Parts: sequence; structure tokens; C-alpha cells
Amino acid sequence: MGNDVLKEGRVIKSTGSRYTVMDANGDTLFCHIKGKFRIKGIKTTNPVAVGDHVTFSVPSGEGHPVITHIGPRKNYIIRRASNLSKLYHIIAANIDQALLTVTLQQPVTTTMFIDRFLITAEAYSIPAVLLFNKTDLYNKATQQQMNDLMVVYEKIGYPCIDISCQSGHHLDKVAALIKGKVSLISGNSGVGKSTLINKLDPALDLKTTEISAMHETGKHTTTFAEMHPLQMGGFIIDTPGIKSFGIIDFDTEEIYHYFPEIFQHSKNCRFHNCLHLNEPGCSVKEAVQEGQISVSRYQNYVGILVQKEEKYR
Ligand SMILES: Nc1nc2c(ncn2[C@@H]2O[C@H](COP(=O)(O)OP(=O)(O)OP(=O)(O)O)[C@@H](O)[C@H]2O)c(=O)[nH]1
Ligand SMILES: [Mg+2]
Ligand SMILES: [Zn+2]
Repeated sequence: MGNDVLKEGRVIKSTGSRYTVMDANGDTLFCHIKGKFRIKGIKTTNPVAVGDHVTFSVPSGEGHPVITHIGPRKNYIIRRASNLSKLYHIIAANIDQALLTVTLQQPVTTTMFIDRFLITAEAYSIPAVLLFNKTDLYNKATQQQMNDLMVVYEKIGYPCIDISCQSGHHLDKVAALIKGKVSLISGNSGVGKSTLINKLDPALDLKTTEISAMHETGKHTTTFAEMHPLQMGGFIIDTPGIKSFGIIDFDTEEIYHYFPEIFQHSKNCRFHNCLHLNEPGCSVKEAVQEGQISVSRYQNYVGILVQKEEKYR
């Protein structure tokens, strides 16, 4: 009694009322929460999220360890608890990077898909990296297409790596990138996410891990995120919900803020509220004409803007 020990750790799994916390030694234990935790500005269904740094007290006698404090979050991703709900569910917090796996063949990842993903990552303050997979399938023309895209995205500031899970090409680079970090892997179905993860850490076997969540009480139908520890150090975040990453409701005027190169040029537009469509004195359109901003990025920006406006008409 009264000799509770305070320890620190990281939430790696949440199943509603119970949290799996990994301590500094890499040991995991189940924790409960005590009291109320609130985040400013949003109402959430879950107070503690996967990825949270927490302080917990371990009772000297009987009973579960209890989470008593949550450290500040550098970022977090959320989704609505249900379609019309004002409540949000925090999927994960403190993510170091988002790896978007894209393929130019089997299947074709569109630049629209890439750009939608990237603006969401920007809005969440999560650094993004593009992995071009299945390069073993590419002929000269497809390779050229990939190189052109890599130039476009590298220039904006998104690192790009061409890889092949089949041949193992540049998988060492991906390993170096994820080592010791919390990475979220995303991308269209069939681009090779599971294949990649299993190549990087054969011990992981994600499917098996998911099924092992047997002792979850049937109360919650929500699928909870999980951080899978990597043997090399670091974690991979995997959740079905993150496949549709674009769940942020953007305001029309803020969309271009998440296209870093458009945002940069917008500072020189004549009108401070320029949307870079047909306004006179638009520096963004000038930069597109001069080739400083890629045409496809600009078109996707306009496409996202138009689609958003149509939704509310
Ligand atoms: N040729 C080739 N095929 C690959 C490569 N990487 C993965 N594949 C194949 O692509 C197919 C889909 O791979 P998955 O790893 O299941 O794709 P996924 O992204 O996990 O798909 P979902 O789980 O549906 O989202 C499998 O048949 C893989 O063998 C690659 O580098 N080259
Ligand atoms: Mg998969
Ligand atoms: Zn403009």
C-alpha cells in the first residue's frame, strides 16, 4: 500500500478498456485507465491511443497497472466514430512517418490517389515517403514515367525510393528508413504492403497477429490500431481503417496549404484569398506555366477543390 511504482511506456495496442503498454525494457503489460483525459477541440471516444507515451503506476499489491498521464502528442490521426457522429476515434498518435506504397503497374496508382494521401499526411503533420514498388515489372517507358514522378515529388520534399519486393531491390534502404521509427504503411490494395512488411521482418506475420486478438470483449465493433514491434527496432502501424486515409474535412481555402509547393508560390499572388483558379496576378498559375509546379499536381489540386465544392451544391 502506498508503494506504487511509476513507470513510463508506450501504448502499442488498445482494445477498448485495456491497453497494452511496452516499457523501456521492451516488456509489455496490460493497463487500465483512471480518471478523464481530454483533448482540446475534439471529442473522442478513446482517451488513450496507440502510440501514446504514458506514465503508469504499478500497484505494489494486487491489481492492474493504471495509466495516470499521457505525454503530449506530436501528431495523431482520427476518424469519425460513425458517419454523422461529432465524436472522433483516435486511430494512432506520435507517428514518425507515413510510407505510401505506389505501383505503376498491377495495380496503377493514380497521382490523384498519391496527392490526396499527401495532403492528408500534411494536414496531420506526418512526414511522408513514397515507395515505388514492383519495379521488376517495369519496362523502359514505365521506368521513365517513374523517374519523372520521383523528380516531381523529391523536388517538393517527399523522399522517393524505387523498390521491388520480388527482387529485393532497395529493401535495405527501406529497412534503414523504418529502423527505430513508428511507420504507418498505406497504399492501394495489391501494391504489396503485406509482402513488403513480411520481407522487412519475416517474424511479424501480420495476419496471425491480428487473429490473436481473441480475448477482446465483444462490446466494441471498432477495429483498433496496433503497433507491431520490429525485430530491428521500431514499429509498423497497421489498421484496416487507415487504407482510406483521407478522412479530413478540408475547408476550401485551406486545401492548397497542404500542397507545399503551391503554398510556397501562393505568397506572391495578388489577392490574399486567391484560390489559384482564374484570378489575375496568380503566382501559382505562373509557376505552373513556367514548369516550377508540376501540371499534374496543379490539376489534382483543382480536382480536389472542385469535387469538394460539388459535394456541397
Ligand atoms: N512482380 C511483383 N509482384 C509483387 C511485388 N510485391 C508484391 N507483389 C505481389 O503483389 C500481390 C499483392 O501483394 P500484397 O502484399 O498482398 O498487397 P497488399 O498491398 O498487402 O494488398 P491489400 O492487403 O489488399 O491491401 C501479391 O501477389 C504479391 O506477390 C513486387 O515487387 N513485384
Ligand atoms: Mg495486405
Ligand atoms: Zn493564386
